[in-house]
Amino acid sequence: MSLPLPAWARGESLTHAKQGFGEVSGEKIALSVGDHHFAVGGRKGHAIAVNGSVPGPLVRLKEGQNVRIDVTNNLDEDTSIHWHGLLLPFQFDGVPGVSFPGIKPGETFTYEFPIRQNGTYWWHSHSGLQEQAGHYGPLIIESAEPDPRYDRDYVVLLSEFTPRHPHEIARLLKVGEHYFNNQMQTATEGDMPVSERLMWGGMRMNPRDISDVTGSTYTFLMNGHGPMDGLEYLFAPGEKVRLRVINGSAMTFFNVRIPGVPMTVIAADGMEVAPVEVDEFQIATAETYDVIVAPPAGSHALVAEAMDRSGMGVASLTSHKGHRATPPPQREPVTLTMADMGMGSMAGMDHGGMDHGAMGHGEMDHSMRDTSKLPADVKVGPGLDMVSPMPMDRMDYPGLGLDNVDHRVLRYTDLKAKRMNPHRMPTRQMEIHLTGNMERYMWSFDGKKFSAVTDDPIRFAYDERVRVKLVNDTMMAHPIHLHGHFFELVNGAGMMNQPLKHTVIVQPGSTATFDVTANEPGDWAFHCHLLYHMHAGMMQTVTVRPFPAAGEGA
Ligand SMILES: [Cu+2]
Repeated sequence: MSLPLPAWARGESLTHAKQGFGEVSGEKIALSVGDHHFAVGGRKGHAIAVNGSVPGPLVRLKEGQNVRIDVTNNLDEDTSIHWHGLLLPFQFDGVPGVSFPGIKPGETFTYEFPIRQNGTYWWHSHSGLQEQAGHYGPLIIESAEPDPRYDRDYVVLLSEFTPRHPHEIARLLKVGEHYFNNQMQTATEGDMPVSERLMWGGMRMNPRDISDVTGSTYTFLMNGHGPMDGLEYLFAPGEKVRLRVINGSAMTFFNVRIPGVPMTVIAADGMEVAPVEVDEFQIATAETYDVIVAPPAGSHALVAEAMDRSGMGVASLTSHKGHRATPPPQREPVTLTMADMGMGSMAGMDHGGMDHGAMGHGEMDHSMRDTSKLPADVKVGPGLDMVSPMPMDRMDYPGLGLDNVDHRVLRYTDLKAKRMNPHRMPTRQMEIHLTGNMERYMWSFDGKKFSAVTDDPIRFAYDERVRVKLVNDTMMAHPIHLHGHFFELVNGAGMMNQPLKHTVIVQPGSTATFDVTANEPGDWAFHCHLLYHMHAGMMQTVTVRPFPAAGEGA
């Protein structure tokens, strides 16, 4: 039996999705999800649009209000919307199979919840690979009090468009993880010493293996616009401008900068931090940063360069309408280092300067497959092709390719919560391994692929405070996202000023640790936010029980 083809695949004409978004607000909001056609940067194809645009509309809310959002599914398949970073009853968190059954074709699902926070967030489908096709949009919650720190307020939503169907990308990644990587070094190229090339070759890995999906199929977008579209952010000289930078991409880490214009970071993942001035920052999929800039008169390029340097999103921050800033040239591709292989403390971690005196490549290869030190609950099997022998905390690492630039780059260790957190010591410690097999494109937590039916959830007691150490046994950076909660990065800021986040990058071969108070009862998704990693199984359910009795609460 063959499944009926969706309308867009039957060749029925689809309306063109609008590039960029309108705005919806108030106590009653209606969103409709439909198949469309989309074109940008010389690439065109099928897209899933919400209210007819890619990205979908900006949902603008106010702290303290209630909201009712009707989501109507006009697709031929199930859909959903997850409100990314919002504190809400878990039944409205929007993850099919975890928090609700999903929205069937032709149906309308009503989300209804109070708005308990403010800041910069976003929303997206949590069904299949729909997010890659355009099913996402920004979500801004204004604070209850007016904010005098800036004169203008803009959203900078970063994403990608591909003319390929997301399921085709998933299939190609399974066939060969290097499919989209055009920047692979061959054994004869580059200035890498022979011993080092042998080592990488021996591990069947490649130091240029930064991103799974690249600019070879992606056009990088800012608010739905390609780099040639001339997107403008206008300002008057002397004004302070708040930029709400959201990484709503499926797979891309971006390095964000405005050459010549310093940026003061005031919030991370929607939560306020003590202001810190930088010239560039890396933002992973699912993270948000709010910055304030005071640009001098003129036109400045706002650049979001893909971490693997296979392309960039570009806009002009300008005081002259119609003037386009010249973006800086794309920088040279970067390569992985010893630290990215979990060789943390072992010798010259500087770029290209690996010291092989201590260990031959055969020996190194062996130690990267030594599973004897893994905790007992990590499943050893084909889903795990590497173990980090000496994983180190790299909270002070600015991100791949940014450790060697001659300007100030944000590090997680720069983030300090603006308001003090209540001081509570964790009563339990957990270690979770991020595991994978790059060749087979298998991704998991603790070697166990997610399946909502059979898996044993991660259990937190209601109001329990837990210290969670994530150990990355792979050579890719994973942005790990917990639904329904904010955790505190253990970044040296001191117990009461650890920054609150909903997503943390765990660098390749490294660890990252957070403290979480499990005060939001229910079932919550916990996963890598790289879409094809989550889809391949790097996901778990976090269960917070029991539900507090009426009147009790956080
Ligand atoms: Cu991942």
